[in-house]
Amino acid sequence: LVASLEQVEQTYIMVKPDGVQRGLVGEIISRFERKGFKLTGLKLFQCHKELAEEHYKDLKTKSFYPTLIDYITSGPVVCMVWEGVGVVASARKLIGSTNPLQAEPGTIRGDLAVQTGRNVVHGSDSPENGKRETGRFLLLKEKKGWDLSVESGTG
Ligand code: RTP
Repeated sequence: LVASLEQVEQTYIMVKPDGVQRGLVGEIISRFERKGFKLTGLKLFQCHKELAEEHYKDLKTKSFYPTLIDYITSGPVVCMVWEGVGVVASARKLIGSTNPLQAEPGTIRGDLAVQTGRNVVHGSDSPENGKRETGRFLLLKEKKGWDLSVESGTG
């Protein structure tokens, strides 16, 4: 009853090139499915440099930025939209801390990764970024206030 009063959200989840290359796509999808979230968008995609730079523009001044751009463009990624009550924060919990050595066992990074620079998966940090990143990677356009109702189905 409490949950039904909360907002249904969408988040953008991306299996990074190492996750795809290591054959972890099914494992990652399975964890989100078992949790009870709904998959409303899915695409295999080769991220190009321009898009990678847009996605990580807030990290432009970091020393690891060039390595990060090389990493994310090094092979195909799997772009997904997941929907549900509280999915943005819950997905970040399922994914675990940025540094896989600090991520709790039971999380995707805690169970499946070792290096920060090879941490398998991305998840949006807010509903707004979820919409923005979905537009960027799945709809390949950016538009303020993008309405995802078509992607989400009728419910
Ligand atoms: P993400 O955006 O991928 O979900 O990651 P996040 O919020 O957990 O972490 P963020 O600080 O936004 O960093 C984005 C990605 O940059 C790489 N990174 N490398 N010290 C390093 O070498 C370093 N720090 C961050 C990671 O791939 C991280 O996920």
